[in-house]
Amino acid sequence: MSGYFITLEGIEGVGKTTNLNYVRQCLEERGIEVVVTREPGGTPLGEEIRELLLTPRDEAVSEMAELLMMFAARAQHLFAVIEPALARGAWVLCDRFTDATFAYQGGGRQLAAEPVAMLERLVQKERRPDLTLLLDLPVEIGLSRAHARGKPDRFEAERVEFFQRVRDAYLERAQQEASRITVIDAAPSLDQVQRQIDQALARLERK
Ligand code: Z5A
Repeated sequence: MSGYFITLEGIEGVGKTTNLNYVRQCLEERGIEVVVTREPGGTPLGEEIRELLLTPRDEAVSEMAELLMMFAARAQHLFAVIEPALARGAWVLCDRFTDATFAYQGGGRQLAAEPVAMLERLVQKERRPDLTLLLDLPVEIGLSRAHARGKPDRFEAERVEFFQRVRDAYLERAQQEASRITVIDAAPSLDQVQRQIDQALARLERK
């Protein structure tokens, strides 16, 4: 039986990595094989593309080049990691996936949704996450949590308005795809955030 594909999304500093580790632990305690991965990245080729995408550079990067690199990394990730893992019955937990492209390249960079949707169909065929946990926070709180870590990458160096558009695009997508995307209020204590995650996982397994 195919495993479940779960993605975590949100602006910087919402706690994706922290809560991904929590979900992994919950599933492993139940004896489920879990593959934890991330985008952009997740394969040697994808990690090289990630480096290209995140490193600050003097050259202006075209929005279309950025979009195509995200999907190039994703194609390799699906081929080498995600599809084989799901096929053998493992659950895949992925730190960001295509909702991030709609939010960052669509919302943040203001690219039209149609090229993103077209690449989604081309690269993923029918593959979509079974559950997406959208960790939501006001932009100022997310950025202050993330900036405590030091030197910003090429995305983190963007202005507050950029992240506001990203957050708005995520929330709009959550409305459009309400049966897949669960919005988690990421502002309260980790304990309270994780209770909401437990409920979303329980609903997935009842489906
Ligand atoms: N990107 C894109 O543009 N298009 C795409 O299609 C894809 C990606 C796939 C890399 O992402 C960049 O790629 C990203 C979008 C772009 N832009 N940026 N920047 P990334 O996921 O690797 O990088 P990130 O978003 O910067 O992740 P992050 O900053 O590491 O955030 P996080 O994983 O969500 O947060 P965290 O490390 O778990 O938590 C941050 C801090 O908050 C940490 O100290 C925690 O202990 C603390 N924390 C967490 N939860 C709480 C609560 N509840 N209370 C208090 N403190 C908390």
